[in-house]
Amino acid sequence: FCRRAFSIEYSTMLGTNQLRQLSSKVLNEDNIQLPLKPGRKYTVSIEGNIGCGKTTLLEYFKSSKVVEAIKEPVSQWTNVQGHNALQLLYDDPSRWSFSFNIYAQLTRVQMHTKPHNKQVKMLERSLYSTRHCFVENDFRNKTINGLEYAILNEWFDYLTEMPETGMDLIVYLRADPKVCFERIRKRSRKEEAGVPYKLIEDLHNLHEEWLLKQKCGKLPAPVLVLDANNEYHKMTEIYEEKKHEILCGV
Ligand code: D5M
Repeated sequence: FCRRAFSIEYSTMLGTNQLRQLSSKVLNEDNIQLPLKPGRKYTVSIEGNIGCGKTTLLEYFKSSKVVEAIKEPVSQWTNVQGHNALQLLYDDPSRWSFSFNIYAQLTRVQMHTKPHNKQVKMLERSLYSTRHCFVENDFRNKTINGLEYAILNEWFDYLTEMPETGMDLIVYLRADPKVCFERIRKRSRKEEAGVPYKLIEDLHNLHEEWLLKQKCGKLPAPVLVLDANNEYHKMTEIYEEKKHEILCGV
């Protein structure tokens, strides 16, 4: 029952209790023990490395009448009242990582709290990945200092106490860093022209620490791991096959 719904790798990573909790929460293939309540809204965060295919997943679900898909606000990051924060970040990370992340945090809260009428809110990343992957990476690589790290973390702790920033499910699009790097190269976003492979490898390891090894403490929601190494057509087949799990059973 569980194995049919989750990747084998996933079912071996988590304990029985966690799986039980997950299966009753997410699965509805057999229409058993559905926790769904009419009118209850769900928040699903799509997480994963740069270039893992998050946008493709959101594009796939955005036409569904039950889904409000909220994309990562890259266009806001490239134009903050005329400033391209993403370009500045890549040009000089030590100078701009703090500014970028404090702004990213604001735009994340805007995503989490955006009003909508659909039953499932699907977010492209969350406050949590900003903290556990990007901010953590900046601190480890010394592009933010101890004070900047402390400020970002205090904001994170404060913001994630708000019920509006809660989540019901995390979908982890898990891809090999080499695959992500190649996709970034192919999509050739101008700001990402100089992205080093090490950044993609480091971010991959941080996602693994956070979502699989659970080194960042209690996870905010159950995690559904999908193998995101496949090409576009295969990925869309997987999304169709797993849509009930991805949409919390809605
Ligand atoms: O692309 C998102 C882009 O933004 C990618 O170049 C990474 C960069 N970036 C830097 N810091 C952050 C934070 N804090 N959050 C998210 N993205 C960040 P994508 O393809 O959506 O991963």
